[in-house]
Amino acid sequence: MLSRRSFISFALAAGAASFARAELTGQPPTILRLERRTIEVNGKAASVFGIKQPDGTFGISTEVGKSFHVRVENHISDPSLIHWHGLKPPWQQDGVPELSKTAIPPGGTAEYDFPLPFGGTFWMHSHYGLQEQLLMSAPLIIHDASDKADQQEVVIMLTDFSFTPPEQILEQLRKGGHLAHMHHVDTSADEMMPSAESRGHLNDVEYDAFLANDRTLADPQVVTVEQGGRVLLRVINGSAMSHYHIDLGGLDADLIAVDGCPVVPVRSRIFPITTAQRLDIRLTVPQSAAAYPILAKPEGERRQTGVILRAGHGQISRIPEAAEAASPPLTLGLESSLRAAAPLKPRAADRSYTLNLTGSMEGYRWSINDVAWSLEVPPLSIVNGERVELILVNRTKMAHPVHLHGHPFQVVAIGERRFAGAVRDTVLVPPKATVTVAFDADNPGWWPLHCHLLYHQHAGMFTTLRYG
Ligand SMILES: [Cu+2]
Repeated sequence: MLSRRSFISFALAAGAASFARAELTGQPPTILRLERRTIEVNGKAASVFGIKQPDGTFGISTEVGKSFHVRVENHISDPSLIHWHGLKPPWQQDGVPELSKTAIPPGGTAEYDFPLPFGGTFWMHSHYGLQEQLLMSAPLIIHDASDKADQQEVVIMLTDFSFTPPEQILEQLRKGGHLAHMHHVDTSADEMMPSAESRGHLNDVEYDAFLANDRTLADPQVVTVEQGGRVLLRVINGSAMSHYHIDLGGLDADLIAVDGCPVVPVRSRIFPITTAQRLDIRLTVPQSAAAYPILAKPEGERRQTGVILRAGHGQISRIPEAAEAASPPLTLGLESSLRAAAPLKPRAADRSYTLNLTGSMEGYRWSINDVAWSLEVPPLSIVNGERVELILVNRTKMAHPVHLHGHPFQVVAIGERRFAGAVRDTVLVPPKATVTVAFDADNPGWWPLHCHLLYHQHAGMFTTLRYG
């Protein structure tokens, strides 16, 4: 029997059953509609998806301690299922087709109801097919006591966009057509770029645009901020395949949380963010009236995207869509300096698994321990209550951002060096690197662990762990 909390329903229409459940929790569910919508990219109409409340709000902004009581309505012509990235729901409500539940059919609904014990910056995205590439994603913000009343919040959602349908992108990658699609970095003017041997492996897909809140720098979002005011940037990388450097220009800022989990603040002007990660960045707007661009620069790319903070009547000049030099590859430099503000209790691991990230561009085969995912792959077994360590060893020539569902983990080693790093839900494992993460098995169920590069995940760099 499912408990009330873990109850999830699939009905073709919202009917009496969901009404009865709303009475149980004492409040009606927040409705999230999965929709088709049209945005403009590079001057052309683009048909994408969206996750919106009936009043047009993208995603959800809520408070810690409340219940996540949501009804998802599928208004598109394909099945879909939404994953609550970074949360700890009962596993049946995690939103992964085939594992936690079957997908919601067109016209169908699914209901979710579970507690929210911690706050932070999270996001939601389809885990069905390749829908995430078409922007089936939205912010999921949970406010908590760390949110200051005197600060203005600015949510920046980054996405990579192609006019080529995602199924066609994957097909081209599989056929080796990636050579036509693969982005070749022009390093002639930039000696900081990596060697010719490695540079072809930064980006599998050549995108038509990089978007910040659906817009390019040709027509960026301009956010009015107060001169001297405090701003909290909540940066969400909802891209399918792209890692960025967030460049604050001349502004110094404090990184105060990663993936929704607080860290000992780190002051900088440039912060790396991989696919699926989030950064909470706190800054003080200078007193002078001016426009302050917050840029996101995809690694290996000259193109950039971003939003503009406008203080007072600051003059807004056009920001070029191409930077002078390509953005360098992400490293673990920042990761190795991060320290969790609320680390796991020190404890020896009861169990550890070595997970080799394996595969190659040849035929576009990606796997874990040389096994490409299928439902027949046995889950890694762990036991409720254990401290588990996962040793992630990258045997490939590409960096992989690895995400574990349902369990924020702590980065406890990079290579041989152990340290009490950030607690987070997605970590970058660069080529030839080894990163060890630890978590407590305190949320029984069947949980995915995968590379968050969409086409790698789809090609098989995905596995599960399961315990009761
Ligand atoms: Cu990968």
